[in-house]
Amino acid sequence: MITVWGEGRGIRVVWLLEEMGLPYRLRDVNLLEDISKDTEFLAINPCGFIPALQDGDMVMVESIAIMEYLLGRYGRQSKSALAPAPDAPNFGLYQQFLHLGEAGLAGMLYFHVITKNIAPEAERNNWTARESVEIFRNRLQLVSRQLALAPYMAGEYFTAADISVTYALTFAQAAGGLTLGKDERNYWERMTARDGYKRALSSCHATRNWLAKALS
Ligand SMILES: N[C@@H](CCC(=O)N[C@@H](CS)C(=O)NCC(=O)O)C(=O)O
Repeated sequence: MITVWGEGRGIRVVWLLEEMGLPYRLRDVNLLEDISKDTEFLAINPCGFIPALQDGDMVMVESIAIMEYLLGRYGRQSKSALAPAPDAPNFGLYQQFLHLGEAGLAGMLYFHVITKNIAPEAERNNWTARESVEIFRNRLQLVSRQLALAPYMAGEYFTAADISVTYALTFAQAAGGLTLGKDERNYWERMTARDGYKRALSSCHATRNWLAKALS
C-alpha cells in the first residue's frame, strides 16, 4: 500500500493518486506541533518536511519527483493519460509546467509566505520576501500565456502539470494573500471543480479546513 506522509504539497500527490485510481493511505503530519515528537515520521524524512512517499521499501520526498515516480511506475495501469509520452509533441511543455509549478511558482513564493506568517514582526517587510512575490508573478506570465493558447498547461488535455500549477495557485491565494488575474482564476476554478480534486480534498482534512478558512 502506498503511504503519503503529510498534506501541504502532499495534496498534489493525493490528487494524482485519485486521478490514477490507485489505492493509498494518508498519514497526517502536523507541522504546527513539535515535529521532533513524531519519531515515526522522522524515520521517514529526518529533515521533517512534507510530503513524503512510502511505497514498500522505497521512501522519497519532493512532490514533483514523487508525481514523476508514480506516473513512471504505475502510469500504464492507471485509468487516464496524465503524462504525455516522451515522443509526444507536447512532452516538453508538459515537463516545463510540471516543474514550473514548484520550482518557479510555489517554491519561489514559499519565502514570502513564511515571512508573512511566521517571521518576527520587525522582519516581515523585507527585500527577499518582496522579491519572492515578484519572481512568482514573473513566472506566472508563462501560465497566462499558455492559457491564452490552450485550456491546459500541456495543451488540449489535463495532465499532472495542471495538478502542479493548480497547487501553486491555491498556495498563492490561500497562504500568500495574492489575487489572481481573471484567466488564472478561471483556470484554477476549472481545475478544482474536477472530481479527482474533490476526492483528494475530502481525504486531506487539514487542507480542507485551511482552505475553508483562507478562501472564504
Ligand atoms: N519542494 C518541496 C517543498 C516541500 C515543502 O517546503 N514543504 C513544506 C510544507 S508544504 C514544509 O514541510 N515546510 C516545513 C519545512 O520546510 O520544514 C516539495 O515540492 O515537496
